[in-house]
Amino acid sequence: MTTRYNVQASESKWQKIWAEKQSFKAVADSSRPKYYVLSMLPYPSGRIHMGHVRNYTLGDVVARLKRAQGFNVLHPMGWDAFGLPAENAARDRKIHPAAWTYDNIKNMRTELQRMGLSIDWSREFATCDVTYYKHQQKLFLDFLKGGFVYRKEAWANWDPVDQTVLANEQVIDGKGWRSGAPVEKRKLSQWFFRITEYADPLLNALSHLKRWPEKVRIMQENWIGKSAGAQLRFELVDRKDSIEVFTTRPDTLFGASFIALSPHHPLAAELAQKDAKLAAFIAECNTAGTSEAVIEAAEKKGYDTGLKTRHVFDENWMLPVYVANFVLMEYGTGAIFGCPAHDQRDLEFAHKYGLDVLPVVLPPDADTTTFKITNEAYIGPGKIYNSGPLDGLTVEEAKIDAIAKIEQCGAGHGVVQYRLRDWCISRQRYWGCPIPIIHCSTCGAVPVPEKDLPVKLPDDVTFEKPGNPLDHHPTWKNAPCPKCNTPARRETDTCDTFVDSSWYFARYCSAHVEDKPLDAEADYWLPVDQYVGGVEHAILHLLYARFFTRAMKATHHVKIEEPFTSLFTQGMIGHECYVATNGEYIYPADVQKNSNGTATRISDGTSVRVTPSEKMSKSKMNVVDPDKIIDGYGADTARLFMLSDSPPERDLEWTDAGVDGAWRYLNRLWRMVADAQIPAQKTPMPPLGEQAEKIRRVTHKTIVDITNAFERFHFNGAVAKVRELSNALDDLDSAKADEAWVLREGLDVLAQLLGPMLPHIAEEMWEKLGHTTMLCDTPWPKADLALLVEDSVTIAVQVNGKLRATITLPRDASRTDAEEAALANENVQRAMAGNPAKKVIVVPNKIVNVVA
Ligand code: ANZ
Ligand code: ZN
Repeated sequence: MTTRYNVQASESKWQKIWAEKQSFKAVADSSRPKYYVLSMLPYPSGRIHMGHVRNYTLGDVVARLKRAQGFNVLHPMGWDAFGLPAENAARDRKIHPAAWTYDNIKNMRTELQRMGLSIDWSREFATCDVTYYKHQQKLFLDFLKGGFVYRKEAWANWDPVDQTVLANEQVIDGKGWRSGAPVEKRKLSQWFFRITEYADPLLNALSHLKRWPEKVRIMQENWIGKSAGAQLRFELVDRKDSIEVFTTRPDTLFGASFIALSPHHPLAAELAQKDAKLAAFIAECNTAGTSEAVIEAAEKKGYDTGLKTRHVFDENWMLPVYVANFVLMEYGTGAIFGCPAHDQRDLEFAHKYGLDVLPVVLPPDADTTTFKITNEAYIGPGKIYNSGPLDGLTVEEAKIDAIAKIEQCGAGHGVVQYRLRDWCISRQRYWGCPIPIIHCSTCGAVPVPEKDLPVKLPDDVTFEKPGNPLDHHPTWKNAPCPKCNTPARRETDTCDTFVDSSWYFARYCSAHVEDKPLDAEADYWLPVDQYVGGVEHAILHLLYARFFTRAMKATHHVKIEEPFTSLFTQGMIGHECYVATNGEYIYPADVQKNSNGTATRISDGTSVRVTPSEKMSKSKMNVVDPDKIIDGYGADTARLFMLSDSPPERDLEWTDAGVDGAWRYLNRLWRMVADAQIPAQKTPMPPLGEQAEKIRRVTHKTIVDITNAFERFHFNGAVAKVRELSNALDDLDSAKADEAWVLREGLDVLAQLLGPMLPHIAEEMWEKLGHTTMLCDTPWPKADLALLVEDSVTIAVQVNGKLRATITLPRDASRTDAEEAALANENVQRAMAGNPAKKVIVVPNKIVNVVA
């Protein structure tokens, strides 16, 4: 009888050995190829959750694989540690944000270390460490010098009761989260990063990011939102002035029925001085949220100013001028012409205020006499009509024509417009990186001299009063002006936490350098070869990091432009939820599943409704705590379940049965090695019988399959293959010398293939198999390709019906592989005579037909 696998003892033993031997310490070495694997850094909320476990397991598999494959691997970890929750904890629990944050980090570090990650912990930092943010202040100053930073007035959420600026998260349904008072908008001077300068490069480079998910590239493209259009002036009738509008649809100009100004448009402000009703309307608009989403969802409302403009193409055609809540000042020119027939917002607006709806684009199959717009604007393609000189053109042709006409009559010109706005990094909060600026009444905003960095956050702050504690602090603000030395005031805004996470990946490379943010080591490690994280960061974080990298290049901190060569975004983790008879969610621990598929509440025997899997969240009580799983079954079990259950890009449903299955497999692996009757060391191969030969082939084929699966993130496929190998090895009879030899080889390979996924038990197996070296230092196994030949087939390739070549492929090669191999063949290419393949028909394992 063998002893049971003591998972706790084994896992902590190996974690201790890895730490003592510094097995994962990364040292730059230009003679070796590098590989930088990074999982997105966690926010130190207090405990790790299953999402972290999945994210870090995926990154760890890649890191361990690449290490075994001979790369010099960097795999670091840190903490995205600034932000609002720490301030809230400080206020609610009277604990300093730093204490709360570092406590949480300590907890979570222990939890992560229990996962057995191959992290170089010597490079760890938290973004709230002064030793990190002082370098960020230096970057800010360099960006300022380089013209990437500027200051301007911008709208902020203002809580009139608490007298403070609110973050977007603190505005709930248009009200301050504490005071409940309707939030107003206020203009404040704030700091901006000029990301729009890079709108085009950021957009164009997306097409080179071949190893990013398509959906992420599309989201970034939409966010940058490049659109071609026109900027044109409508002359006012009653005064010598005009209104400039931006449109992406100059083709619809003949369908215009009104002009609308943003409530923040200068002309609206001017008119409001003499028009109390307009002033009241603008004030009402200011109570709604500032975000685009809020504006989009709100009811369309307007105010008729009484002004009229002339249509650009017809001076006798008058259009009324409204102020409308859906026009943003920050986009285009802050004014639009409305074409209700072809824009949904304009249509709703026109219906409300009784304005004309004149269609000017006729859908392909429609008829001019019967086509009508009722409740839905038509935004599709078609032919222009009701539009004089543009009649008969397609939408695209009419756009070009209309712009030419606008330019001819001097009313405007064609323009390219981006949706992307400059990035406002000012936050009126304490727990962030102070912006290193001093405001002087004579010299203006003066950068803090580099020798005076870091500008440290004061420790003695209170959170009793609403608002920014840096502002309330009795002395911190006071500093002499660096230029004229008269008393001046420090900037009390801190950086948006997205700034902290825009360059952390670079800092890991130079984590030990004190006198500058980055050094030559960053040039060695960067870019990140494989980035792994949640798709929720697909837009802002990744775009900001891409911008930051370009700005760091321009200011000579790095040599690269794109920070992340390959990106993998993992799916979410869900779990079923349990609903009691009173409709409330209850904890899984209070639920008993019955064999007939129903469920019962243990505490009172009432019935329980089981819902399909939903994203784990506290409110639904369907959260499984990783710590508990690791306590009970060990980290390898959690890792195995994460990897085996579904493809990693998909959502995964956490189930007890799945965990049990993983746990049982671990124990089986243990028994396989503990009970194995095999030669102690690698002895020369004896002549192999049929069975031994067959299974040796499985072993070597598994090496190839798993290597391929890993490279493609097909981890669930890799787990399936590894299980097949274990099954095959079970069929060997170790009483026979040849089969015992193959078993020994197979078990060695099995341990090696498991290494990236289940690092603890794999080390344990490796040791039990008699090796005196560490598995994590052992090179990746090499398949003997000669053994795989059996597994290949020779197939015919025809070009235009004539046999031109035969090629040898692995049995069951994919259609794409077969097609590729056929088209690469010399004889086939000669037969195609330079013509492209019009069609390729693959009959797997038999024939490839090329039509050229
Ligand atoms: C007339 C028109 C006719 C428009 C039509 C659309 C359809 P994208 O594509 O996102 O760039 N627009 C321009 N500036 C705006 C602002 N500051 N606030 C709100 N809306 C604004 O959007 C461009 C279109 O959004 C522009 O084209 C303009 O309406 C509107 F059948 O002009 B359009
Ligand atoms: Zn001064």
